[in-house]
Amino acid sequence: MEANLPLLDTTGVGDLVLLDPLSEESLLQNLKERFGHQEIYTYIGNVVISVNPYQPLPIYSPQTVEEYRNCNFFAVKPHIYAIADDAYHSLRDRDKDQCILITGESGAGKTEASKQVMSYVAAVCGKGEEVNQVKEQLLQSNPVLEAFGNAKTIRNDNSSRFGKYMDVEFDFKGEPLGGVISNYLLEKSRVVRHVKGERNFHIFYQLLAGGSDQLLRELKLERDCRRYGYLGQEDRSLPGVDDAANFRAIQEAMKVIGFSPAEVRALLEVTAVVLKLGNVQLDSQFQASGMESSSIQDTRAVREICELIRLPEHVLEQALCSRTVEAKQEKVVTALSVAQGCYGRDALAKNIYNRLFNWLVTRINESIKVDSSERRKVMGVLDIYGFEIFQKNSFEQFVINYCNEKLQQAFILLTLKEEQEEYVREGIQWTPVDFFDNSIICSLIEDSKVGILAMLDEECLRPGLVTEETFLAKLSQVFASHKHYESRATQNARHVTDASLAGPCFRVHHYAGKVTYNVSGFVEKNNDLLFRDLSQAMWKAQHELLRSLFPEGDPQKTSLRRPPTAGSQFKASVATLMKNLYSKNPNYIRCIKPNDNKEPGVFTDGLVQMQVRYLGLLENVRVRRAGYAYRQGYEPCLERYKMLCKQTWPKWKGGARDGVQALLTDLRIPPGELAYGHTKIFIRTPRTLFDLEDRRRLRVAQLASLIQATYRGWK
Ligand code: AD9
Ligand code: MG
Repeated sequence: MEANLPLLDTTGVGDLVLLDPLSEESLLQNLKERFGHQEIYTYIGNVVISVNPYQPLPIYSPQTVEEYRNCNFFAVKPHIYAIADDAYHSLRDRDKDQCILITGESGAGKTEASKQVMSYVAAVCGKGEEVNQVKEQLLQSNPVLEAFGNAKTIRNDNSSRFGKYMDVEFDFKGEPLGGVISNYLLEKSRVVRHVKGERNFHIFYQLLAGGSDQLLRELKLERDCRRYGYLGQEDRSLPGVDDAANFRAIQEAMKVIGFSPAEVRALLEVTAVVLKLGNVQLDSQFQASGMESSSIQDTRAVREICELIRLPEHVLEQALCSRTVEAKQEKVVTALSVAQGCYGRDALAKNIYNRLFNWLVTRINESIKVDSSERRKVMGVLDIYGFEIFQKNSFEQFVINYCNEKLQQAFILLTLKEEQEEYVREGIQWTPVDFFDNSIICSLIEDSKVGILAMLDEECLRPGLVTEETFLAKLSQVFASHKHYESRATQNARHVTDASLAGPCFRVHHYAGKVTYNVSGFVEKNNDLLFRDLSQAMWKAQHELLRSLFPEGDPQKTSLRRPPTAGSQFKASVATLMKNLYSKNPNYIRCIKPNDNKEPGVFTDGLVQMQVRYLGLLENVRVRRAGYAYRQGYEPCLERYKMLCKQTWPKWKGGARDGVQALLTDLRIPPGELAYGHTKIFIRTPRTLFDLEDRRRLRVAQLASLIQATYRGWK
C-alpha cells in the first residue's frame, strides 16, 4: 500500500506530505524540530528519512520491535522498523520481492540502518532452532565483514570501505533460509597508505590488541601497532572502541558462521603476512653498469613471512627485487630499483588483502547459501559507501561517487519518474513536477564509448607511453562543452579561471556536489596489475589459502589475456546490481548527516539543507502530494470491496471498471477523491482508504456471523 496518514506525533509532522505550507524552509524546520526532540525518523510517503543522532537512542529495544510487529504503518510513529515490517509483510503475504536501498553521504548512518533493518527482520521472521541458526549466521556475517572492510576515516570512525548488497532468502512461510552477499570494490589502497587521522582496516588493530600472547607469538606479531609501517606511528586506538573485545567478537562470529579453527588460523596468517610486508625495506645498490638495483635491507620480515606461508625465502626475495620479462620466448631477469621494488611490494600487499576479502565473502556465502531448489522470496539490503568529497579525491572516490550517482538514478527512476509516468500511462490529469534527472552525469561516466571510464580503459590498453596527462587532455577535449565536466583546459576555453582547479585534475558536477578528481594514480589503479613474478611466488607457497588466492601464478595456467580493468569490473558489477534492484519493490531509507563533527544533538542548517537539496526531498514530497496515495487494479479492488454494495455482491456481471465505479458511487465516496485510470483506480487520501477498510472489516464480521448462524441452524 502506498499511503500517508496523520501520525501519532508530538513534534512537527511525521510525514512531510502533510506539511503545510510546503517549502524548503518548512521542510528543514520540521526535520530540525523533530531532531531536537530525538525524533530522527520522518516519512515522505513510504520513504524514510533518518537523521543520524550520533548518540544511542532507546528506540531499538525488543519492546519497540513488538510495538512495530504487524503494526499499521500509519498508526505508529515513523521508525525504520515500520518500513522493515512493511517490506517483510509485502514479501511474505503479497509475494513481492523487496529491496531496501539505503543512501546518504559518508557518516549519515547507512550501515547502522542496514543493521537495524536486518535485526528487525530477524526478530520477526519465524522461530525454532534451525531458523535461529540461519538468522545468527546472517547477522554474524556483519561484524566479520566490518572488521575486514571498514576503517576510521575523517568522516566516520566506522566507515564502510566496500559496498555490500545482501539478498536474504525466505521460504513461502516467510522463514529465512539463507542468503547471498555481493561485495563491491574494496578500497584496497588503504592497506598500504592512509591519510593522517585515519586508520587502516579495523582487523589489523583488533588482531594486535585482542590476539592472545600465544596467537601473536605464532603469527610472529608484536602487540604494539607502531611497529608496523602500514599502521603508522601514532597511537591508533579509537575513543569508545574496544579493539580487543571486537576481536573476540569476530572470532566468535566466525565460529557461528561455520569457519573451522584451521580456516580462521589461515585467515589470520594471511592478515599477518600483509602487515609484515609493510616492514620489508629495500636498499639501493648500484651495479657495475650504473643501473640501480635493490636488495632486502633487513631480512627478518621476509624470513617471518616465508615461515608463515611456507615458502623458501629466496623465492620471495627474488620476486621483490627483480622482474622477469619474456621477450621472443626468452626470459630476461632485470633488477628493480628501490622505487619499483616498493611499488611491487605494496601492490602485493594490496592484492593479497583484496583477494583475502573476496575469499572471506565467498566463504561466508558458502555457509549461508540455500541448497533447496524451492521457490524463494528475496529481500535485498544495500549498504554501500556514501558519496565522498575529500580534499584530494582519487580513483576510489570516483568509483564510489559513480555508484552513488547510479543509486540516485534508481531513486529518480523508481519513485519520481515512475510515479509521474504511471499517471500519464493511466490517462490521469497530472501537472508534471520538475526534478533533476542525473542520467546525463551517469552517461558522462559510464557511456561505453565516450564515458570517462571507457576512455580511461582505452588509455590503459593503448600500447606505448601511457600517461595521465594524455588521458586528462583527451577528456577535456571530448567534454569541452559538457555541462557537468570541467578542467583547467575547458575553463581556459570558456575564459574562466578558478585557482581550485590547479594540477592534473578534472571536476565532475555530481548530483550531490562538485568533486575535483586528481588523475594521478588513475591509470595504475585502473590497470591493477601485479608483477607476474610476485603472483608466481605466492602460488609456490605451501600455504593452501594464500596459494589459492593466486591461481594465475600457476605457470601451467599463465594466460596472456589481460584481466579486465578495475573500472570496467566495477561498472559491470554496478550494472548487475541495478538490474537486481530494478526487479524488486524498492523501499528507501535516505540518511542525513546533521553535522560534520559526529556530535550528538547538533543540527547544522546549511549542511542538512545541502543534503535535502541533492537528495531531491522537496521534489519527492511534491510528487507524492500531487499524486494519489493509493492505487489498485480494478479487478482486485472490486474483489476486495464488492461485499459493501448490493449491486456488486455477490457477483458483478459487467466489467471490473464499471463495477468499481458502481461500488464507489454507491458508497458515496466524493468524486474529488477518486480518479479512474485505464487499468487502475486511484484514491487521493489515505483516510478514504481506511474508511473503506473499516467498512470492509465490519461487513466481513457480519458475514462471518451470518454464516455461523446458518451453519448452527443446519446442525
Ligand atoms: V560510510 O558511507 O560507511 O562512511 P555510513 O554507513 O552512512 O557511513 P554509519 O552507519 O557507519 O554511517 O554511521 C556513522 C556513525 O554514526 C555510527 O558509527 C554511529 O556512531 C552513529 N549512528 C548512525 N546511526 C545511528 C543511530 N540510528 N543511532 C545512534 C547512530 N547512532
Ligand atoms: Mg557504512
